[in-house]
Amino acid sequence: MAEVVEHSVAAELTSPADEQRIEKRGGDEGGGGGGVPEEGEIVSAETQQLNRQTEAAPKKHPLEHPWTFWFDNPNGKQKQATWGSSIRAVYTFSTVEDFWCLYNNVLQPSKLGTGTDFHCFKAGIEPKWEDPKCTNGGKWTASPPRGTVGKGALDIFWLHTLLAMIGEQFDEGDEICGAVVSVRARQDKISIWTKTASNEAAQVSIGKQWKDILDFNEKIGYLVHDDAKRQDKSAKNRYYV
Ligand code: MGP
Repeated sequence: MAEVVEHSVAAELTSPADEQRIEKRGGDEGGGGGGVPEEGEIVSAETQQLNRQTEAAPKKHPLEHPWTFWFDNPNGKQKQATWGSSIRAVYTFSTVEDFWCLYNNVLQPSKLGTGTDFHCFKAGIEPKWEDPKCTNGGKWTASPPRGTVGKGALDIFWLHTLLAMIGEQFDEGDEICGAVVSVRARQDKISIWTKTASNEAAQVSIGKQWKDILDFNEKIGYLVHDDAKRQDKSAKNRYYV
């Protein structure tokens, strides 16, 4: 089953323009001829209407996991104790089509105000160190180069990160909790949060694959949440790839 889902998702999650293709193809696939009556069979008007609706309904492509989009626009700097009070869950999606629907209806990171965060996490995991699935974890962070290509790079990095996560492209996908894009005056950044910081091999695998997916050649670091909790801004990355 997982294989079927992964194949279907990988095939569909190629670019935003695919949404229309999916919608169209979904409609074509919907017509299966299942409602064709046998010769001489009497079919009520109600059944005929139902058959027509079923045939016309496009089939959606399920994702391996449902995912929740979160938005945070805190007012100024936050302390650890009060951090997270302004994070809001926006929408949970579990199909390719619903992902594109959401993606096409929210602003791209480049259009968001400074200080804003978008989070996309597996449904049921809150984007906080305190969540039981995150508490022993950490995060890889990449900052798209700004100088040369402007903020467009941030949008591309974010989209490719989302597609790779929800399309289950990581070998260690079970380790992944979600991703965050942070719009900051000094440097925008995207992070992938993972579950088990002590599992170096899994984290290194995710970091390397992520760089390949983004076609990113600069060094990236993995910060353990527990180090960030205890040492705040002076915490150092544990791993690099
Ligand atoms: P940050 O948002 O990860 O860093 O953490 P950023 O974006 O570089 O900082 P900013 O000031 O530009 O927003 C910033 C601070 O928020 C941390 O030092 C913590 O005090 C607090 N904080 C961040 N996170 C992810 C958490 C969290 O999950 N739980 C708690 N309690 N505090 C957090």
